[in-house]
Amino acid sequence: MATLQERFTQLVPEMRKEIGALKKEFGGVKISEVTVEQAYGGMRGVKGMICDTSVVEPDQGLIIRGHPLLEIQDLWPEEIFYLLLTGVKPDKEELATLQIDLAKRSTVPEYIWDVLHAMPEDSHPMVMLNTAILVMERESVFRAWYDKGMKKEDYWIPMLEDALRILGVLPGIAAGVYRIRYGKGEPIPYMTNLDWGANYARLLGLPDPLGDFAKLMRLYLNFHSDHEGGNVSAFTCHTVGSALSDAFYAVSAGLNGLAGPLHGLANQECLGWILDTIEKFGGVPTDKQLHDYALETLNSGRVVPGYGHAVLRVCDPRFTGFMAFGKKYMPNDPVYQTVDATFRVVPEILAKEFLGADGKPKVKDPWPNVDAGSGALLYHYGLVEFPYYTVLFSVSRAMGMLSQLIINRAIGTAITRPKSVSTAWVKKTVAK
Ligand code: CMX
Repeated sequence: MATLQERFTQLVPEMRKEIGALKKEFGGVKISEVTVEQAYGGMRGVKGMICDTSVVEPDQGLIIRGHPLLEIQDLWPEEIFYLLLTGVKPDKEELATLQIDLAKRSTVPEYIWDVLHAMPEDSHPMVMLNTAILVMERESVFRAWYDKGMKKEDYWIPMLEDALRILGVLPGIAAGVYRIRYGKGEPIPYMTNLDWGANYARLLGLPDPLGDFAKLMRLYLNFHSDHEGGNVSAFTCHTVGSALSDAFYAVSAGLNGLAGPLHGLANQECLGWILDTIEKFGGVPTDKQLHDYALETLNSGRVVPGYGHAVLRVCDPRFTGFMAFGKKYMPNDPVYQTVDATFRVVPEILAKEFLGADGKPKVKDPWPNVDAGSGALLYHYGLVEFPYYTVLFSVSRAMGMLSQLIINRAIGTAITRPKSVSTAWVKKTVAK
């Protein structure tokens, strides 16, 4: 049995040795090239950073520490965090110790409630969440140690402490945002003898007589935890953290990126689109109605939310996992059925009918991503305020961002500073 802190302490010298040897022997080996299109195109496909917590294979989807996601879908989220950080699954005792560690850090400071209550009533839940995390920065152990003077090789120690504090307090803050923003009553206190995922479900205050919503929450928190290092939220968190800004700054910054409609906010947009179709057609639409409505959306210049991906080229396994959950727990729910029907119809349209000026499919990946299905499941259990959905995503994604931050401090990753070039430089260079 090793606590997360002990396990990681053992790993640090091994990681440093391995990376040191790699850099020494192969430091000059080229691993990527960049085209003009990539430089203007969001650096898509450029290999320019390291992330050891997970990889996203275009033809397989998310693989966490060597485990394809659907093979570890039964792990609880805190087990996933342990795995992300250390590369091993915790045993029962290790899991229990981590749960106690999180519970010990779960109390939401009173000043957070004051800040959240003082915010304008129409604030987006993501703004409330990110503000709360930022306001808690005054608690950062990393900053306190840094201000006193600390050796570079110790940076990861207070970073891990800050990570545990953020993860411990996050369900309470996130659920509090829900209750305050939507007038659901006072925040509910964390239950120390309950796991992290079930706690979050309980803190939201929705009825869950059979415990199925808690099951969904564990799955949801597992599925959204990480998606390698180059996505907007992880990369932003990485960049901000690389300046030695502490975890409160870095995670809040990453989550501001998650709040964009092309990234995490797509789950709110997605359910909105599904509910619009149900309303428009007075129930679960036929495939023909869906087909026409999807084309109408595309032709009006909007995206079909929940479809397409920057890296994936197959149906996102996270979508597959959510649909399997829906099939088991709510096969007759019209919202779930509409998501299912959309899955039958939209990929074909994106692949064959939505063409660019060159007559080729515009979209590189016509398949559903994680955001296409999750909202329907949440909606089924009464979580109907869909602008809140990205907050759920955030609670989960904090695990990935934080484990990446800790590892980066442990291996001494340098401050991020890629070279930008001007359009004039590109023109001169291509002319040669
Ligand atoms: N509907 C309409 N158009 C789409 C589309 C969709 N679902 N997916 C891609 N496209 C368009 C792009 O906007 C782009 O158009 P332009 O050439 O006019 O700029 C073109 O197809 C090519 O895009 P791509 O290379 O296939 O995809 P990108 O890597 O540029 O973008 C993503 C990826 C996810 C932003 C994009 O597929 C999209 O906007 N999807 C809808 C929003 C969404 O579901 N986001 C959630 C992603 C998962 C997450 O991060 O949470």
